[in-house]
Order: sequence, then structure tokens, then C-alpha cells
Amino acid sequence: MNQPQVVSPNSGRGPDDEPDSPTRRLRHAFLHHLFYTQGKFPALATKTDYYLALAHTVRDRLLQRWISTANEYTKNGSRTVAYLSAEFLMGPHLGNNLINLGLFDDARKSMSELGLNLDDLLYEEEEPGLGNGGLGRLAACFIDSLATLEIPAVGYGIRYEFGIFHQTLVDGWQVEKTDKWLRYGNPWELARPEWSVTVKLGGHTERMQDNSGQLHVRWVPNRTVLGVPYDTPILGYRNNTANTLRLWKAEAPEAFDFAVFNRGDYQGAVNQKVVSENLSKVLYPNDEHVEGKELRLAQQYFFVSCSLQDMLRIMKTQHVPLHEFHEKFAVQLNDTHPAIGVAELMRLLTDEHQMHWNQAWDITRKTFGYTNHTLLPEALERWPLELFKRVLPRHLEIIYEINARFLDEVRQRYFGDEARVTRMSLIEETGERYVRMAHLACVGSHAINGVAELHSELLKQDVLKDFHEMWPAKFGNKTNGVTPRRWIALANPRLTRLISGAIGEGWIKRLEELRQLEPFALDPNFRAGWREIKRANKRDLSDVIRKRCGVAVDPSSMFDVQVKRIHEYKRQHLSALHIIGLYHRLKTNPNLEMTPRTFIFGGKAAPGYWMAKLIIRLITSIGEVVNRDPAVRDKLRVVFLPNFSVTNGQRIYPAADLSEQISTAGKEASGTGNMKFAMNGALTIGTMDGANIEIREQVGAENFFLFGLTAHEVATVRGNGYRPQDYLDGNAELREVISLIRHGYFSRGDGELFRPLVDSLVNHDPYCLFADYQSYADAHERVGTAYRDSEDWTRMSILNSARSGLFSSDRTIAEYCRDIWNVQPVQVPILSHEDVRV
Ligand code: BZD
Repeated sequence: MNQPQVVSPNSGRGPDDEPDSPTRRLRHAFLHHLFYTQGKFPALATKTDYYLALAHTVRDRLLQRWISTANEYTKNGSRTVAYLSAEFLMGPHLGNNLINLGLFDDARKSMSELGLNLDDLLYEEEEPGLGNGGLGRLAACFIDSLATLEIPAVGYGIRYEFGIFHQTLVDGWQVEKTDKWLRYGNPWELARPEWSVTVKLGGHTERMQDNSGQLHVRWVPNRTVLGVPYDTPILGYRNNTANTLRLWKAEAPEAFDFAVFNRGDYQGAVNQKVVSENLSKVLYPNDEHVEGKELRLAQQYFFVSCSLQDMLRIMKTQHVPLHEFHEKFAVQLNDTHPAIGVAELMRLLTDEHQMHWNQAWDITRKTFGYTNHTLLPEALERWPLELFKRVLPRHLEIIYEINARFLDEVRQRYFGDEARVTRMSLIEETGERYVRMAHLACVGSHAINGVAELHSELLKQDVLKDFHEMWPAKFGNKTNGVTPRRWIALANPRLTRLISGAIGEGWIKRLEELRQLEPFALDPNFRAGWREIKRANKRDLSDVIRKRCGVAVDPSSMFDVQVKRIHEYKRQHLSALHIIGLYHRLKTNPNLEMTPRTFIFGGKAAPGYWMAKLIIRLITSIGEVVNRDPAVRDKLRVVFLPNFSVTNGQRIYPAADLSEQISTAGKEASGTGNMKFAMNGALTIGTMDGANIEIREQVGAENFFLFGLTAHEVATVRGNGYRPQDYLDGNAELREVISLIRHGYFSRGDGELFRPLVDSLVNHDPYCLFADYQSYADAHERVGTAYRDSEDWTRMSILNSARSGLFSSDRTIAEYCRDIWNVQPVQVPILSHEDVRV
């Protein structure tokens, strides 16, 4: 561990101390925790000790809000949002909590009085990477906004022992390392074993009649698992609200199976513990690609059952009758990962609480809302029937019953249309049989939404067409947003100071107020300040790049950034082809005028997604060639920053000049990185896809670099038998690019390395890179020209930020509250422990 810096151990008395100043109190509390929580004296303390001492200091300061909030909600029996998500990609808590408490500057000061640098301590936090990408990060932004808007809400999920893997690069290839985020303990969570619940798995069902002739079903599981809740407080921005993120850890009901142990089988005895704990062991690292793994279904069921049982417990303590479940809780399904909740709530109400089917079904449908996050067929969850039955025999019966009743309704509405019945069924029966989770989610909820306008339209026209025809009123759109607290106030303190200096601080809670910046875009002084901030952020990022990649990049070059999961549909390789095109131009015409560019990539590939890993290898290979070629290195640099994460994102977005949002139109449901870039003053080069369309509408077409086919055109081109070879034949530069790769120019003469990638493009090109290549290159020409006029570029940069107010997750959440959840804010008065009577 790093050697500690010097801390003066003089009981926390600093230079110009007022006896009761906030900095002095922070310093005191910090030293207290260093001694009494970490058990360290400065001479032995590591940076982690310092981080933990500060984290505990901050935790003490938010506990009061947390307790007051819980107390207020309980007292009022407030209607509550339960956001069910298999992923919460939270990012580090300390900085965010300091911002929300209004203690950031005090903390910096008090640490520096002790000879410590706050940024170093913030950097020590292992981020809870309990998500893959967009979907998980959206859940994190949503619970931030819920707390800021003072909406009673709980985020329910899984406390994975290992989050998303840590990405390293070895010889230009991605290599995964386990994410041991709990290694040094987690100061932000409190275990609540007293609220543990039992979850059944496997086995069979039995039927019996009671004396009155009523039929009862008994589920006899072959194993049970204990779910233990771990709670993390989620602060609102400068209010008294602290909501809860409740994540479930799986444990064995008994650490030892004594019957087995007594037979002398120690291994067997411990085995149950190992098997049970597997349920919350590791996050599946595939985004937008599902494999039908039994453990994954068990994980989903585990956290959903724990959460619904927890809601029933809360109802009981607040004396809410069971038939008011949907009035007490609005439950949102973050994609289909928690969709088994529909069947589980039915089971809990009918089997365990003897409610009649019709009433239970009415409550269930009024309870759930379903958000879809992708149209990609490989991401739609379907479970092989046999597997499903093995894990959840009772739920399969319940799903059959839901399906029978639902299909009766379909037959009645669409007389004689058996093809439609087959299409809509919850069970897929052509070939191997599957349970279709999206259909279960649609049938079991009262509201269905996509995450950007185009996406919601395509859902209605395509994937969920039949459901839209049957229930048009259920469908709506909720365009995604991101929290400006983390993504501007915390990530970009320089810009935050400049903006607040100009228009006050209201924008942090009401992001539409950024519009007041528009007139400043014409003020040369303000522009100079804006430019200087971007430059300083770029210098900071250059330092990171030098340390991590060993490449020196020039902060005066244009920072052209693409950070997101690596996926063929996101088309990182389109950018790679274009970079090779630029390289080729420079090599063949050394005097070519070209705007100097630094291309920065970051993102993880699913460990089993070979093509995505090859795309990373292509990018790192291009970097190796380009960065050491004296003929081009002043104009082109290419870096792949390893381990893109929330922490790294916070350094990257503020330093970007150009944001690459270049997915094949119709494939990216929304995108949220696009919003983080725009807020921080990057201009976008992008397709008419996802929320890009709405961003362009907001910032103005003249401040956005558009290229490529539209979703409709993509469908037409593909429908007409797309032939990538035709585009290759018609484009000399593209031919040169492909030929360089083919001949091993970027692989030391190895013509085989990238063959799978090239063959896929030339023969199939499923994401239409070739069709969009020229349009993309032309758009980049316009970018290059625009960047050279730095005054005008700055004006456009300011306008991008000023017009990004719509993309605050506060706006998104306000719409969910109004249109789907029907919940109201609850203001929390602060209690002190003296107010509490036992
Ligand atoms: O959800 C993403 C979409 O691709 C983005 O366009 C969108 O902005 C965000 C938020 O709405 N989808 C995912 O991130 N999906 C997954 O991560 C995922 C994970 C496991 C299984 C299936 C999908």
C-alpha cells in the first residue's frame, strides 16, 4: 500500500482555527475515526485508512437524514416506488455524498490542513461496479433523482460479491481480473440480518383439498436460501431525504448441514453453504446478450422474491391490508431481468395469502410497470422450459395459468387469428420451448415504456407490435436522463464554478436553467474562460493517459472520444476504419492539412464476445503503429484507456471535444453517455439513433454533426439484400483501409489476425459500416474544419451544454412519477437522536 502522507497528530487543531468551524469538526471526526474505527496512528495509516476514516466521518453526517427519512415514511405510510434492477452501477459514494451534503469544500480544506489531498482519498474508493453499462448506470441515476425529488423510493437489487471485472490490457488484448470491491470493507452499507427472508428453489408442487373443498398448492422446494439485506443510504441533493438502496446477499440457512456433518462428510456439509452463496457471488458480465444459465435465473428469482417479501413485511408493520399492495408500492421492472416478479407476486398473494386469482391478478397488473432497454434479439430473455421448471416449478404452473387466461382474451379479441395467438403466447412453441420474459412483463404490467422516442416507436412497430395493438394505452416513452450532480457538479468542478458564477446554482437541481447560459455563448470573455476549463480538463486527462497508456497526447489537439461497452452495433470499428483512412491520407500526402486529433477509446468487452475483443485488439494495434510513426504522430494519436468505469468516466467526459455516438440507426435504444458528453460541452458526431435524435433537436442541427442512414433506410437497405462488397467497390479509400488490415499492416505482417473481422464486414456487415463509411468520413471533415475556428467551436460547445437541460434524470423521473407511478414527494423534517423515544 502507498506510503502515507504526513498527518499532524495534534488533536486536529489546524492553522486559522475557529473553535466550532465545520472544517475543524470534520478534522476532529476524521482523526477520531482514524483512531477508533481504523485503529491506526498516522505513522502506520495507509491511504485506504485515510479514505475509510473520511468515509465514516461522512457516513455519520448522513445517518441522521437516513433515520429521519425512514421515520417519516413509516409514520405517513407513504406510497413508495420500488425500483427492481439486477444492476446498479453506482460509482464511488464519497465524493457524491460530499456534494449532496454541501461538504465538499470543507472536506477539501480540512484534509489539506492535515496534509492530505482530498482527490487522492476519493480515488482510494473501490467503486461498486454492480452493473454492466447503460442499464445499470441508469438505475443509479434514477435513485439519485428520486432522492433529490424527495420521492419515497427503494432500489432493490443484488449485492454481488464480485462486480463487473477489472479490464487490463496485455499485448493489446483485454484480460479480465476479478473485481474484489469488498476487500477493505464497505463503509456505506449496513447489514440488516433481522430482515432476512427465505427463498425456495427447485423441487416439485403438491395439491390438496381443505375441509371446505378448496384446492391448495404446496411448493416443496429441494433447497432454500437466506436473503440478507444490505442497505446503502442514497442522499438527495441538499435536502433531508436519504432513501435506501437495498441489496440482497445470499446465505445458507445453516452454515453446516449437521446431518451430513455427523456422517463425517465435511465437504458435503460445507457444500450447501457454497452453493447458496453462489447466488450473489458474481455479476454476469454480458450486456445485451443473454445465455440461458440456470444460475442467472436463480439470481433473478432470488432478488425479486426477497424484495417482494420485504414489501409484504413493510405493509404488515404499517398495517396496510394486503389488497392495497398496489396502492402502497409502485414496482418498476428494469428490463425483464426482474420480470419473474409478476409470477412471484401472484404466488405470494394466492398460495401464501390465499387471495383469489382474479383479485391477485388485478393487484399484480396495477403494481408493475415495465421498461424495455433493447431491441436486439440476442438480448431478449427466454428460458428453456425444462430449465425453468427445474428452478421454479410452481412459477411455471402460474405462468401457464396466466397464459391460458391471456390467450383466451387474445382469441376473443382476434377471432380466428391463431398466428397471432402463437406470436403473443408467453410460451414459445416452435422448436425448443421457452418462457418469453418480455411477454410476461407486458401482460403483467399496466405500463410499458421505451427509453427514447425512436426506441419507443420501434417497440410499438416491431418487437411488441401485437401487444401495442391490443393495449395501445399501456405504451409510452420515457426518454432517459443522467444526474447532473455526479456528471457535472462532481466530475467537472471547474465548469461548475464557471456556470454557477454566471447563472447561480439553481441549475444543479433544475437543469433547464442552463438555458440562461445561451447569451454567454456570444461573450468572448466567457468563451475564453470556457475554453480554458476544457483545456485544463484535457491536461488532467492527458496525465492519466500518460500514466496508464504510456502515450503522450497533446491537450491542444481535438479530443475525439468513444467510451461505452464494446459491441458491433455500437461500431467502434467504424471509427477504427476511419482512423486508418486518415492515416492512409497522411502517409500518401505528407503535407495534408489536418486538424490534429487524439482518438480516445474505452470500454469493456464481454469476456466471451470474441469479435468485441478483436475490435479492442484492432484499436490498440492501430495505436501502436500510428503513435510511433513520426510522419503522422503530430496529427494523429490513438489510445485505448483500460477499464472504463464510472470513476474513469468522471475524468473523461469533461475532457472531450467530440463525442462519438455512431451506432447503426435503430440499434441503440437511447444511450446516456451521449448526454454526459453534451452537458460537459462536447459536440456530437452521431447517427439518427436513440436519444441522439432528441439531443440534436435540443442543441440545434447546426451544432451537431449528423451522418449515416436512418433506421428506416437501414431496414430498407437490408431488406433489399445489402451487399457490402458493392460499397467497397465504390469507395477507393475504404478499399485501401481494408487492404492495409488484410495485409497485416497493423499486425506485423500477420494477415490472419483480423481476418474474422474483415471477413465479417466484407461478406455480411450486419451493422452496415460500409454503407455509412463515406457519410461518416464526410462528417469528420466538417468536424475538422469547425474545430479550427476555436471561437465558433466554443460557442457551439456552450450551446450544447446550455441546451442539455432536458437530459437530466430529474426530468425523466418526474415523468415516471406523473405518468406511471402516481407518487408524490414527501418532505422530511430532521430528527435528532434526542427526539427519539423508545
Ligand atoms: O440501456 C442499454 C441500452 O443499450 C442503452 O441504449 C440505454 O441507454 C441503456 C439505458 O436505458 N441497455 C443495456 O445496458 N442492457 C444491458 O446492460 C443488459 C444487461 C444484461 C442483459 C441484457 C441487457
